[in-house]
Amino acid sequence: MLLKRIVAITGPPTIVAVAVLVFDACFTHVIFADSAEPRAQQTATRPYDMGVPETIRDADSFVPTGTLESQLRVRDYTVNTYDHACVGDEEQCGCFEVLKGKQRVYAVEARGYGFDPGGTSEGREDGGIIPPVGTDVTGDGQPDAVLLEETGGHENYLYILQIGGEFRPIEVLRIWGTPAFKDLNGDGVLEVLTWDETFMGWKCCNAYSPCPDVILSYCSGQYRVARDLMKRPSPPDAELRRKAAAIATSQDWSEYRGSWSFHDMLVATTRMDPCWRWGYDGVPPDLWREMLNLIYSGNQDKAMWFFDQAWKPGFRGKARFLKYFISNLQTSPYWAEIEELNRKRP
Ligand SMILES: [Ca+2]
Repeated sequence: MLLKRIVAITGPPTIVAVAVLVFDACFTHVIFADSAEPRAQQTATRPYDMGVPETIRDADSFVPTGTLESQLRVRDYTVNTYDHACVGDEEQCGCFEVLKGKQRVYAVEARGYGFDPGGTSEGREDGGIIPPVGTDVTGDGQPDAVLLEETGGHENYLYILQIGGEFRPIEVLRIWGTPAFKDLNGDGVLEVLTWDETFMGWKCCNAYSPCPDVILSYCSGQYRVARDLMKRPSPPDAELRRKAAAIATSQDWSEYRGSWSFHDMLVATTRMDPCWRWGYDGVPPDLWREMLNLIYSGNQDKAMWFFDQAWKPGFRGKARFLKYFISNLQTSPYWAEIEELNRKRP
C-alpha cells in the first residue's frame, strides 16, 4: 500500500488503513455481485461521470441557434450540430439536438467550443477518433451517437447517447483530449482509450509530463476503469533495474542552490532544450513516468521499489517528493479505481 510506504518513510503510523474488498460484477477476476449499488455512491468513486449534463434544456422549448454545421441521420433519428461564433465574453459557442422523427428528444448547449459528432471527420490531431453516429458502441445491438464537446482546455466532454428503439442518454464522461474507441477484448463492446493528465505540468513542463493510459469499459450501464484490461504483469526486475540505474545516474538531477548554477545554465543552453528536461525540484520526470506506468498497470509495490532504486543516492527531498507524488496521484479522477486495481486479493 502506498500509505504504508509513506508512513515507513515519514515516521510512525498514525492512520490505520482498512482494506475493504469491493466485489464487482464487471470484471471476471472477482466474485459477482448485484449492481444495485446506489448511483450516487458509484459516482463518488467515478468523478469523471458527469451524469446528465446540467446544460440540458427542456427539449420542447429549446430553440437551436447558430449555423447548422452537421446533420447526421440514422433510421428515424437526426443529430444536428450548430455552430455560433463566440463573441466577447460569451462562453457558449454551439449546441446540438437529437430529433426522433420530428420530435426533439435531446438538446444541449456547449460549455466550450461546440460539438463534434462521430462520422464527420477522419481521426483527429491527437490520435483519437469518435465512432460514426449510428455505431453500436455499447454492444447491446442498439445504435448509439457519440459527440465530443471541446471546451478549449485540456478537458472535454464525451456524450454517449442511445438512438435505438428508445432514446436514452447513456453517460457524459469528462475526459482529456479525444479518446479512441476499440474493442480490445472481442466482446462486441467498444472500450474507450484515454489517458490521465493529473500529472500534466507537475514539477516539470507539459512536454515532459507523463500521462498514463487509461481504458474505460462499459458495464452494468456505465463506463468504468477497465481494471481487467489495464492489469499487466510488471516488466522483469532486470529491465526495471536497468531503467532505475539510468535515472539514478542521470545528469538531469539538478540541485537547486538558491539560484541556478553556472552548470545548470550551461546544461540547459548546450542542450538547446526549450523545455527543462529535469523537474522543477531537480528530479528527472522519467522517475515518476515509470512509477505511474507501474501503478496504472496494477504494480504499485514495484513502483515503490523502483522509486527507491531510481532515486539518486544522497539527493535531498526524497520523502517530501514521495509525499507530494502520492497527494497528486490521489487527485486523479481515476484514483479510486486505480487504487482498487492495485489492491491485493486473497
Ligand atoms: Ca448500443
